[in-house]
Amino acid sequence: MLLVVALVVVAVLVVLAAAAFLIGRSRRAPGAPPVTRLSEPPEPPEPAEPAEPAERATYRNRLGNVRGVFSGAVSALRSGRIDAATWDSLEEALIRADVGVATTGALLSDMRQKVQSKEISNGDDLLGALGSAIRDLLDTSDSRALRFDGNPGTPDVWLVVGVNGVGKTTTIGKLARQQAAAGRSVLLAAGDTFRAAAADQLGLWAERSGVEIVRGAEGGDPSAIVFDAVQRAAARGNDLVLADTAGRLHNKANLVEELKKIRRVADRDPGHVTEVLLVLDATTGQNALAQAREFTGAVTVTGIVLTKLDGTAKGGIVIAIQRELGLPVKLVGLGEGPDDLVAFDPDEFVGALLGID
Ligand SMILES: Nc1nc2c(ncn2[C@@H]2O[C@H](COP(=O)(O)OP(=O)(O)OP(=O)(O)O)[C@@H](O)[C@H]2O)c(=O)[nH]1
Ligand SMILES: [Mg+2]
Repeated sequence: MLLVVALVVVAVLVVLAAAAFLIGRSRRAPGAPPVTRLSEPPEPPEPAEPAEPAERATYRNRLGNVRGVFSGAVSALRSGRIDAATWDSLEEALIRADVGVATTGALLSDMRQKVQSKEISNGDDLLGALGSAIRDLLDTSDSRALRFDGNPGTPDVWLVVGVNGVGKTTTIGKLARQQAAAGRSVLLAAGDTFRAAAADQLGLWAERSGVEIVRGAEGGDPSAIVFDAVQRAAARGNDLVLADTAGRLHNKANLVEELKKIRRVADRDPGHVTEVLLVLDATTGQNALAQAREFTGAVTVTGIVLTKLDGTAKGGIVIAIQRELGLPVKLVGLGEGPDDLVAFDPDEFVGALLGID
């Protein structure tokens, strides 16, 4: 009997010990870091990375995506090779970059002819000739400068138009900062009354740039806001009114009519519309062209702002836009920051695209 009791006690003790062992293990999940005890000294903090100075936007440092599309063809040419594979990879790169099928065909047949006639005999020269040909396509007799008459008492008005989300408000914010820095007295008109947040977004840019803004109620008449802004600018001696507009869908006839009305009202004395800038998003490639055709049918556009060139492999759309619309690309967006809007420079663009000077 005693033996049985002793065996039961031993068995109970064994079960308890096993249970305690298992509970101890389950408190720490596999792979979990060891529990830090209070007595252990705290981990020293990671040394902070030194803050990177903000990098100035240049074509070279912001066009990495589209340059990547050309890198295979460019390195084949740099190695001196001109064979069937080189032509194929050049064609593929131009098409992928959204230069357009017809323009790609014309560019390459011109290059092939130069190679056949021995005018070009090595890859480096072919790269240089391609660069010059693209530069020629980007040539325009129209000025890329933003027109500013600056007549006292008659403020210049720059209207900014385009479909949703292309970067109109951001472009106005960047422009406001640049124009103010150039010594012009700028007034913003929050002509996008479609969304309440639109005027707030423009208000933030106004604050950042130290310029004033005229805004109205959500759903209000955008023409009235632009009219009000022009009157105030004339009365207060502002030189330039930058007018935002709602991202209108180009197939909505009433919105196009509204845009025409804004244009008319902005041009009424003392206002003077000197730029109607159509903002296009480079990431949309050939779609941007379709949008542009609709807008140019509705209002006289004076220049294109091509945004988001930093975030796309379709940067070749610049070439198609300029050729097919016959409108100068005046500004390009190379990022979201306040200084990331630059004058379009074909030499810099082609140089960055093909990695040539
Ligand atoms: N990477 C990059 N982003 C940009 C550029 N320009 C604008 N954006 C971004 O694009 C988004 C849309 O910009 P918005 O200025 O609000 O566009 P919008 O045309 O006013 O849009 P709606 O008012 O909705 O019609 C924002 O996140 C911007 O920061 C650019 O050049 N590069
Ligand atoms: Mg907007």
